[in-house]
Amino acid sequence: MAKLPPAKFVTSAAKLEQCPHFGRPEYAIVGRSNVGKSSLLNALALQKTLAKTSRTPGRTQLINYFDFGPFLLADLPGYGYAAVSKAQQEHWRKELSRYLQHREALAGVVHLMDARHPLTANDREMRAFLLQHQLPLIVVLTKVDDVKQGELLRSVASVAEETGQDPLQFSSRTGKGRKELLSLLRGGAPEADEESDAGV
Ligand SMILES: Nc1nc2c(ncn2[C@@H]2O[C@H](COP(=O)(O)OP(=O)(O)OP(=O)(O)O)[C@@H](O)[C@H]2O)c(=O)[nH]1
Ligand SMILES: [Mg+2]
Repeated sequence: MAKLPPAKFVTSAAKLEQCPHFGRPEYAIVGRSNVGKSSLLNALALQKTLAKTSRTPGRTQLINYFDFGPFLLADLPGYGYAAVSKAQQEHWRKELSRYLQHREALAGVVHLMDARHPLTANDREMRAFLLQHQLPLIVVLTKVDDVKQGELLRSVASVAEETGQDPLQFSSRTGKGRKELLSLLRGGAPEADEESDAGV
């Protein structure tokens, strides 16, 4: 496959109505706070500081758009962060569900779960919502560098059993899973036509 152009930050949106029209497929990165969404995005882009990462969960409070050429990635606020006020949690829950239900450009969702403890109650709630709205899902286990092999195998098996699909194993530290995920994301994009100047 042709080399991707360097990924770029485009804009932030506080709600659905502020999301721009790109005319290209978009994938949302979804997962609980601190699961490694922004780090995964940086690993895909091979750029350390493209998306802000943080040891303090709940920092991404906007839909942040990144242009990867043939597709866009939307880095979303994490769910399940108890230290954010109830009112703020409720606000985000509403905005996120509106975005996920009504965003026409949304080609799919990359659902991240922590390889150490996947399928938390919040993960299951999010998954049920995504399935209910018939969004194509790519299930990813994050931080696989940080888990013992036996534990990883148990996590993979439990996710496979519950979802009927093998999760993609990813580490933003080692780059494991990067090529596989990129090719899934690119595979979902339509072929560029002759007049396209998307740069791919
Ligand atoms: N060991 C290991 N740590 C990781 C990996 N990915 C992310 N982390 C660490 O996990 C923490 C959270 O990473 P982020 O990428 O900011 O997580 P996030 O899901 O974007 O968090 P919010 O935006 O707050 O929801 C940081 O301290 C990262 O360094 C990984 O693949 N391996
Ligand atoms: Mg983040």
